[in-house]
Amino acid sequence: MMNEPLDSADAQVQAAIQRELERERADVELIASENYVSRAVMEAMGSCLTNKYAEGLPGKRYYGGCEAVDVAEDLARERAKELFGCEWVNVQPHSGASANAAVYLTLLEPGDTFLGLDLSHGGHLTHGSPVNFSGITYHAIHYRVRKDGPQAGRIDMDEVRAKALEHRPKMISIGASAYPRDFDYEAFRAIADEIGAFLWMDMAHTAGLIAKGLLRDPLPLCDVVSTTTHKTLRGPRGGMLLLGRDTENRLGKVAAKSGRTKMMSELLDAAVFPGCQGGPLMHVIASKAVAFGEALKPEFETYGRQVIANAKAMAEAFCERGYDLVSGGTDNHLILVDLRNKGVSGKKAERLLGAAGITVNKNMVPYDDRSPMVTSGIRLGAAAMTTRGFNEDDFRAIVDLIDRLIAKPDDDATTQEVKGAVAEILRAHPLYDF
Ligand code: DSN
Repeated sequence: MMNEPLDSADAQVQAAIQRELERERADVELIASENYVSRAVMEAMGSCLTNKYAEGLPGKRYYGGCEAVDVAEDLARERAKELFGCEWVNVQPHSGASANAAVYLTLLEPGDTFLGLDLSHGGHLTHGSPVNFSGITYHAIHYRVRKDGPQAGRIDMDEVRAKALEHRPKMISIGASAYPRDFDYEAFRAIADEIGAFLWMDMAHTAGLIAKGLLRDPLPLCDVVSTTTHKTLRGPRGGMLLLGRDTENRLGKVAAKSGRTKMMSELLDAAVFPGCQGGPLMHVIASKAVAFGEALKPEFETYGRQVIANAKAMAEAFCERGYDLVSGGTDNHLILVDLRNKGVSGKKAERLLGAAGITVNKNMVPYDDRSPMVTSGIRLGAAAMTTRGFNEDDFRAIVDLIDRLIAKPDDDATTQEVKGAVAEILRAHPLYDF
């Protein structure tokens, strides 16, 4: 049993994996939070490091036999620090949500007030949604994007300041899951300083672009930064915490829940383990090291630039066809299409595009009148298909196909035609040759 390959040991699971591989090959993947990892990243994930318990940190473990996994974790830590130009990281969070849980555990007490972006305006569940631990355990206040005017769809910094002054949150969070614009970290920092709040950035969506200097850098101004390691960073599914570049200088030692004072990095380490997690996933950490090594290469900057160019091309093509984009365009890898003027819900569009081999997700748009299960929008990202070699012309062609589907939502012949066109475009962009 120990040496039997998966295809003979468990044909059912192997069939599911094969089916997913075929889906990934056959579909245009536009889910903004997804990407395709390299074979090397996948190999590290599927390695014997999954066998190893390694609670603690490299050199300070609660288990014996950690010499090899220490090497892997140190590589991940050193590469991440080089990538983001910071002095401290923790690569152990199992996910972005786990990383965020450690931020809350470090900076807040249950019941404390914090201010974050509303989920229906582009925020994330862990930024205080009432159904998530962040909204259940802590007192979440939300800011939104502007409804009208030249800044429509962009974060309303006047509201951020007004709510900060009114509610005196202990922490302000920046970051989003469906926000196509960059953030004004200086303005957030000034507001946080005015009320003495911690400033936390969740850069899960844009980490790969930030790493290569293609978007503004939150590290100089935020106290703590969290991220996922997949999405635009193109690593394995996982999370990571980083310390702002000036945090230890600025804050010095802060009061820990134990009553003692500690550096923020010590508090965050303790919040990840033993605060939120047990044993780190060493195979995932090794895989993160591989991905960070890839991201350090100059080619990754070329990739990031192309991601943004592709997202902008997609935005322009939608605008030319009379679609309403939240904020009118994009600075990053994603766009949010408001379908209300096209008479199709997000749910219907997701299904319609899916039937033709174009994968997107329905998404609330700001001031949406439909429920989260229906929505009025779709979110589209460029990270995955850019990995697959798509350029601006490919994205324009895909927008044209999407427009054909939305224009004739109940026409099977159109769906079949578009499906054929998708297959034709993808023939020039094969995925994995193993
Ligand atoms: N669910 C992820 C996304 O799609 O943006 C965020 O965790």
